[in-house]
Parts: sequence; C-alpha cells; structure tokens
Amino acid sequence: MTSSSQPKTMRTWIADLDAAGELIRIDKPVDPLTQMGSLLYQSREKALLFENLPHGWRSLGQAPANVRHAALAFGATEDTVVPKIAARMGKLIKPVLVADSDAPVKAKRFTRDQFNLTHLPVHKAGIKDAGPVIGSGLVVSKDPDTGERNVSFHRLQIKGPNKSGILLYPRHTWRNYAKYQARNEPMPVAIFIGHHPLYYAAAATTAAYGLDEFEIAGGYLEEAVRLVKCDTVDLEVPADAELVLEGHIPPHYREEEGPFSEFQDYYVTGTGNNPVVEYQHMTCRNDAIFKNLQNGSEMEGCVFHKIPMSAAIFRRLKDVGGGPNLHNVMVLPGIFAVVVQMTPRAYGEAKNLLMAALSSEYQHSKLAIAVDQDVDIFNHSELLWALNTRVDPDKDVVIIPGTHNHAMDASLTELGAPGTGLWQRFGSKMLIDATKPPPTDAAAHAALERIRPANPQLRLEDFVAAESLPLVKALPKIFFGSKMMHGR
Ligand SMILES: Cc1cc2nc3c(=O)[nH]c(=O)nc-3n(C[C@H](O)[C@H](O)[C@H](O)COP(=O)(O)O)c2cc1C
Ligand SMILES: [Mn+2]
Repeated sequence: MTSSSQPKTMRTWIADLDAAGELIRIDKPVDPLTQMGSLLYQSREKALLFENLPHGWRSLGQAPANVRHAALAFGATEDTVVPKIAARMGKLIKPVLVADSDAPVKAKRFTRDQFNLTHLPVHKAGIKDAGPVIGSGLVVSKDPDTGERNVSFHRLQIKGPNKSGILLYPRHTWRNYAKYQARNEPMPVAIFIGHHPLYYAAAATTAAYGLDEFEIAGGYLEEAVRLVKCDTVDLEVPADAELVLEGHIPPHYREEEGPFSEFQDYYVTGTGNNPVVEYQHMTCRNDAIFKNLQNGSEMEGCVFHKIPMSAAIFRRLKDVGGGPNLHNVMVLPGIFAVVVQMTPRAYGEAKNLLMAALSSEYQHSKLAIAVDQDVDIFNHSELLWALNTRVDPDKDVVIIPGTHNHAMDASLTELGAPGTGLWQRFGSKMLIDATKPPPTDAAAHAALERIRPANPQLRLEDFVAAESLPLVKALPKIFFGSKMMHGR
C-alpha cells in the first residue's frame, strides 16, 4: 500500500494493482473505436493498462474490474469491503485548496482551439453505441443558490472537438442544472478524468443533496482531498487528477444522444434528447494517463455502482429495529437486486430489513433477498440454492405494486423521457426472505443446517497422483460450498 505522506492518485493505484498481480499491460497498438471495447469486455479478472494508443496516449481500464479489486482499493477483502465503507461513509473530511503551482493537473493548459476531444483515446464500448463515450468523467457542479458542490458520474458522448452529450438522471446534477435553466443561464461544469478509484466510489455515492462528495472521498481515502481552482469556471477539481475539462451546459438546448452500453447490459435506456456540454479549456498532467471506463453488467462501471450502493444500504439497515445481526449487503448483477446477509433474531425481522433495502438513497433496488451467513453471497449458485431450499413462496415472497422505480430499468413502464423532469419508471418491487428460522427456535433452525464434511482442512492436492497435480492446481478456488470448508 502507499505511504500516507503521498496522496492517493491513479499512479499509486496502478502501482498497487501491479504489486498485487492484478494489472495486465497491453503494448500492441489498440484502436479505441473498434478494438478496446472487446478487450475490456473479456478482462473481468484483471485491470488493463493500454500503453500504445493513438496520439501517444496510455489508458487504464477495468480498474476495479470486480469486487476483489474494489476491496484492494479500500484495503479490505471481498467479505469486509462493504461494512468497512459503510463505517467510513459517516466520516466526512473537508477538502483543502492548494495553489496551481502545487497541482500536477495544471502542468499543461490548452485553450479551446488547442485541444480536440476526438484526439483523446475515448473508446466505443458496444457495437450499437452511437459513438465513443467518456464513461470516466466525474462532473463537478454547484447549486447556484447556495454554492454547494456536487460530484457525480455522467456519460459524455463525444460529438465534436469541443462538444459532448450528457445524460443527467433526475438527481443532484440535474437539480443544479434545472436551477440554472430557470435563470436561463448556462451551468458551468468541470470534469475530471483519471484518479484513485476511491474518488470514483465517492462520486457514485448518493447522499443528501448539498453534501459535497469530495468530503465523502476524504472519508474513504482517510486523507483530505487536495483541490485546485479551475482556470475558466468558478469550480474546484482534484489537484492530483490526470486531466480536467472545463465547460458549460447551455440551458434548454437538447440533442439526440445514445444509445450507449449501460449498466444493466442493455443499450437503449437514457437515449433521447439530452443536454450537451461545450468545452472551452483543458488541463492535464505531464504524461497524463487517460482513464477509460466501460459500463455493462459486471464491468468496471457496475463495480462503481454496486460497491457504494451496497455500503449505503448496509448503513441504512444496520440500525433497523435497534440493531439487527447484519453481516453483509451486496448488489447483484444488473444492479436492481440486492442480497442482505443476516442472522434473524426473530420471525419476520428479515422482511423489516428488506423493506428498508428497497427504499434507500438509491432508486435502483427492485428485488431484495435475505439469506443467512452460511450462504456465500459472492457465489450466485449458493444464492439460487438458498432461494430453492429456504423459501415458502406463500409466506416468504412479498410484491409491492405501484412503486417508483429506476428510470433505466427497461423491464418497467417508462413515463416521461430523458432530458425532462418527469422521466421515471413506474413498476413494482419484491422481497424474498430466504433466511432460516431464528437460532432461538432451535429445532426449526437445526432442520436447515447445511451439510459439511468431516476434516474440512484436508486438501485434495495432498492425496493425488503426481500426474493429476496440474489438474488439481487448475481447479477454481471458489466452488459450491467452498466457504463451508473455511469453518463457517
Ligand atoms: C459508471 C457509472 C456511470 C454513470 N452514468 C450516469 C449517467 O450517465 N447519468 C447520470 O445521471 N448518472 C450516472 N451515474 C449515476 C450517478 O453518477 C451516481 O448515482 C451518483 O451517485 C449520483 O450522484 P448524486 O447523488 O450527487 O446525484 C453513473 C454511475 C456510475 C457508477
Ligand atoms: Mn450528490
């Protein structure tokens, strides 16, 4: 891990990934428009550093590629990362302002005529995407009434040398933009690309309107974020980022935007008449490394969604009913389902937690499932097994009709349209209690005790013939029931 005197940056993160054996370097030339998406799509286990891109660029992607990488960034393990972030979420640290001379991201400055977005190594993720999209841009804006800052992810479809589209889901950045629009003024924005993943995790954290995500980032990083003033807008950006774009979103103006490979693994959600960003200024580090970010289910974008979302839901659930025996929370592939791992103390307690999981800070959760600690929530076969063997549908499944759902859940009825304030999906939600009876009902609890072999410490490799050893070494470490072997 990096020393505390050195700020955490994308550079320290690349070194951390490398040291952990999680980074693959790609030295052959790669075309961002036709080749990069395919390489990212197939690298679900390792981060990719593209070293040979057009115009001399390098670019990091799939970093984090999975929950294991996210845990590495937070100094945790797959099992502990969500409770750890949930604890850090409450520890806000105010950012500090540094001078331009102390800001690596100010090493190079480009005026409007001196840079061209189409020369950046922005990639096209899916075959039906409307064009290359910056997925790694974190958008800084302010509430024009209070000056309070917001930082969030927004897809930015490249539309020309100085113009991109922007998808503004009706949440905080949209709210700021709506205020500028009511004044008939453009909204100034600053977009930073490339930094330590905990900045990205903070930007994907939905908290109260008005709460500065840079304070959340400080809590995650356990160090104050170093900010620097922008050159052409009254905003601040991280001094240690790789690259910053300064621009504005014109009021009332809309252009066709999308389709785009989205987090649920579908193209069309969000497509329509969306606002644009016009850029007048760019700054970057010497030898800046671009950050690419591919969306799609179980891709990098999905990891940034599900880690802070799981932690926010954990934080919300940990006090339900005065403090349940809550072990873990994890958002499932597709993002609209969440599993809550707990040991119920009473009949019905799991349902109380599941109701809270379905109405958190996040609008995504549509299906919430509760399981016990003996189910490996990272092994989806075990989840299906629990649904199979611990659910009485009549008692354990509840459907809540007529709910407000996430506007990008394509399975539900869409109302309004992207780029308007009405945009939503109107649908329903479901909770499934797949927990065992509580331990206090000893006989009923014991009836659902999972099998486990004697001597779980024995290892297959110690018993096999020499010629079979390569086969044994190639076996996956995770298998159905593997965590039962570790004494659960
Ligand atoms: C990879 C990724 C891509 C995202 N893309 C968009 C987007 O295009 N538009 C949008 O409005 N939100 C997008 N989001 C969601 C928001 O950035 C995220 O929910 C954030 O927490 C919202 O911030 P806010 O609570 O300050 O509004 C994306 C999130 C992630 C993780
Ligand atoms: Mn916010």
